[in-house]
Amino acid sequence: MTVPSPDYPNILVLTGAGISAESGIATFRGPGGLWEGHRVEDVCTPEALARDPALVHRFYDLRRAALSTVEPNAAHRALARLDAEWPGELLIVTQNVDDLHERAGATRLLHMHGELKSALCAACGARAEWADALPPGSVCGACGAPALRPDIVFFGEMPYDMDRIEAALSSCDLFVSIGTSGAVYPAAGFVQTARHWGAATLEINLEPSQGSFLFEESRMGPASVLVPEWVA
Ligand code: BJW
Repeated sequence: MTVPSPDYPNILVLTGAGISAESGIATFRGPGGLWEGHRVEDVCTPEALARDPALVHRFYDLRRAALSTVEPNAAHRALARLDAEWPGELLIVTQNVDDLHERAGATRLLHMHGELKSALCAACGARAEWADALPPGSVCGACGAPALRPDIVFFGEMPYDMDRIEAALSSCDLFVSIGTSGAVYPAAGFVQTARHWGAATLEINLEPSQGSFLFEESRMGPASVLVPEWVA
């Protein structure tokens, strides 16, 4: 059984939109996953930002504003408890751009697809906290270029912290994937990398994901129930 145990001192947890669904944040590919009729694959690209910056900024402005209306759920809190109490190695890699893991108290955390509350200078790559008053294309503080954009990893861009993630995948004893459809790479391939290096693998998801067959064990159901059960 792939429970947190001394048999698995080094744990890597990957989370996706499903862990925040019960907090009221819509997933990307389920019902309600379209935004004003757009597929995420059409809106979240550098080309879409260049073509229609107002559309892309409105998408992220609305989602950023919505953060103040949602709270971490029992799944975020269970992972934060694991983070606080686990004596071994632990890394939580989230694909989510919300801040619910950290608001629940998690600290051993990487946001591989960026953060809604962060701004990125498209000219020099500097990152800073997003100030709500900033209009699209505002001057970037570090280099002065008129190029501020949401600090979000768009399709075709390199996710953050891949070196650290690859290192963690190669050394973990247990890889746990929670609430992700397995539709987006490189995260969808992490289970194969972890298995290659000998890790046990567990998936927790509402329904079978695209990569379910790759996991040693799959538990199907709501994250708010199954994650606290797993951490218990
Ligand atoms: C619950 C639940 C509950 C619901 N409890 N569960 C062709 C083949 C292969 C790859 C490619 C290809 N063409 C292009 C690519 C690469 C591309 C890609 O993967 N495209 C696919 C569409 C095919 N990837 C990229 O471009 C990435 N960069 C890249 O590859 O760089 C090159 C590289 C090379 C080598 C190494 C490393 C890099 C960048 C991807 C950027 C993704 N960005 C987004 C948007 C930004 C964030 C935002 O705006 O919010 O990130 S897309 C969107 O999808 C978002 C998510 O993080 C990501 C994953 O979605 P997620 O989290 O899985 O959500 P859903 O909705 O898909 O699934 C939710 C699941 O939860 C479902 O299964 C539900 O059942 C479940 N669920 N309620 C438990 N209560």
